Amino acid sequence: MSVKPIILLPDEKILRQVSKPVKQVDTATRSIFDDMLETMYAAPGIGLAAIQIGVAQRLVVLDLSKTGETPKPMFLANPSIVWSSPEESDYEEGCLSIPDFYEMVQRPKEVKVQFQDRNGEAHEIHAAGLLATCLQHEIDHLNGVLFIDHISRLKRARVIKKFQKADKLGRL
Ligand code: GNR
Ligand code: NI
Repeated sequence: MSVKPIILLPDEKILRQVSKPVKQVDTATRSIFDDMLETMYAAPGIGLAAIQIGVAQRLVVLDLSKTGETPKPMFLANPSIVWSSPEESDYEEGCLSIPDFYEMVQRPKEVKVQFQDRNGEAHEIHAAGLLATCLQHEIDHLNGVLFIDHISRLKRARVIKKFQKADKLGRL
């Protein structure tokens, strides 16, 4: 288990990739899950998609437990949204691939998500609140979508430009 470097903007060549379904959840998959969890905890963050460590497989880890509480890691292979509520909610989002940038994003308030766990067993969860937001944010990553794609074009262009500039100056 090891902490991996997190892929940051402006590296859209990686971050925009559409991740591939995981055919078999096996020991190699569990090893990626473990690296993802360690990387997410080290960041620290509450969710991570495999593409954020450069692995284009449909794998997500989440842990919404508060600091000081018992950790509650979740491991999701091939997660997919099978239902979204018509009602939407606003949440101020951030992303470990876009450090120090936060913006309000409107998304469905509740979702039902099908996935396989780290043993390959199928599950369906009905999520609301922060879990619903986080699941949608991570599933977006698997499709090459970033939360800045849900904000205004002007704000998106500004943040991409800021990260391009920082990268050129060697500050990333
Ligand atoms: O750590 C994270 N916090 C967060 C806060 C609000 C909405 C979404 C997130 S996910 C983010 C980690 C991350 O970038 N996952 O892809
Ligand atoms: Ni993210």
